[in-house]
Amino acid sequence: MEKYGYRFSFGPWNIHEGADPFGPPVRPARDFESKLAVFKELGFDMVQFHDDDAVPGIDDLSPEQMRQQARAMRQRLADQGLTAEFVAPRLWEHPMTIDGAFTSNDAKVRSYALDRAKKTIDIARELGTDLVVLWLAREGTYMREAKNALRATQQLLDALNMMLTYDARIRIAIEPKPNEPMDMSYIPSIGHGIALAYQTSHPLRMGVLMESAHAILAGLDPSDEISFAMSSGKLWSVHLNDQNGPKYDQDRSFGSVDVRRAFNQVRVLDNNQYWQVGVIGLDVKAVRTQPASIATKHLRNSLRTFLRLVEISRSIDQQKIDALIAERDYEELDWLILNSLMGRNP
Ligand code: 3MF
Ligand code: MG
Repeated sequence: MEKYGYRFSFGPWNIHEGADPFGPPVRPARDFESKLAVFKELGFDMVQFHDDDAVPGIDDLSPEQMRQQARAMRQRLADQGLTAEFVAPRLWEHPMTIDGAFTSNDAKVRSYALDRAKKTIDIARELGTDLVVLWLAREGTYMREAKNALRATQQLLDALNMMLTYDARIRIAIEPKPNEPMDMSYIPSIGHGIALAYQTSHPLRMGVLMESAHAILAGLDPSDEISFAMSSGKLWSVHLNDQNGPKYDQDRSFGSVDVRRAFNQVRVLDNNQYWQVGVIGLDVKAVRTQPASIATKHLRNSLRTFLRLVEISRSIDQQKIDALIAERDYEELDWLILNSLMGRNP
């Protein structure tokens, strides 16, 4: 399969058991080893990690045990020809972080969150990646009056500065999301993430990860979010997927809801040589109805859709587009794009 210089990643949570808030798992859990096999089988290169995907039981291990397990994981990856793309602290499941981590009203929780972020950095270094991703899952509110948003922004900045000085070699990418699990999040968009990045003590080591579904939930266009981040060299990763309108976070296969919206994400990434900068990360879930033995097709479909859209994007005659732009004939431009996506020349 021609991959045009792109590298692809997904996280072990993308092969999952299908539980939702209204029903239990419908597929048996797969062990990590069998998930690793899927990466190579489907043409993926890199693994996205939560800290405790890489080192289970992280909260109960000594620093030396933790490092040693991370090194063992690096070897397991190498045995399969894989590497780690990033590590993200899972700051949303522990009972301590019910009301947030870095922005909790409780100082003990904030200090737990900082310790956990340091562990994530240590694990990233042992796994051989310099990229730490922060999805700020519970940094927000259900009741606006329950926290102080100005103080919360400062607390997030303090946490970022602490992480950046803890290890001078790591880079941090913020993954914004406007809601879920919290009703209202403090860092809902790429613009918020970048504004925070520039206020840190080391802005050159701060960037963002754009997830398509998160942008759509915020009422924004994912390709414009990508472009905005790329304009300042801050797009360091993506979570491509799709989302059928503003409802619960769906993580549908890339392009499965709106193929033109997917095309435009591919187009800006490809026109701006993203393959030289970052990895094509997916964050997709198989729908709950998918039988266990065939529950990796969402990953296959997303990767293939990306590559098919690269081909379509490169096949469109840019001179034709320029001529239509010069004539301001955007209806004809519409027709050109639609026909390309429908597999025909206009
Ligand atoms: C939630 C997400 C997260 C992040 C992951 C890595 C569980 O909507 O997108 O997936 O992507 O934590 O940053
Ligand atoms: Mg994501």
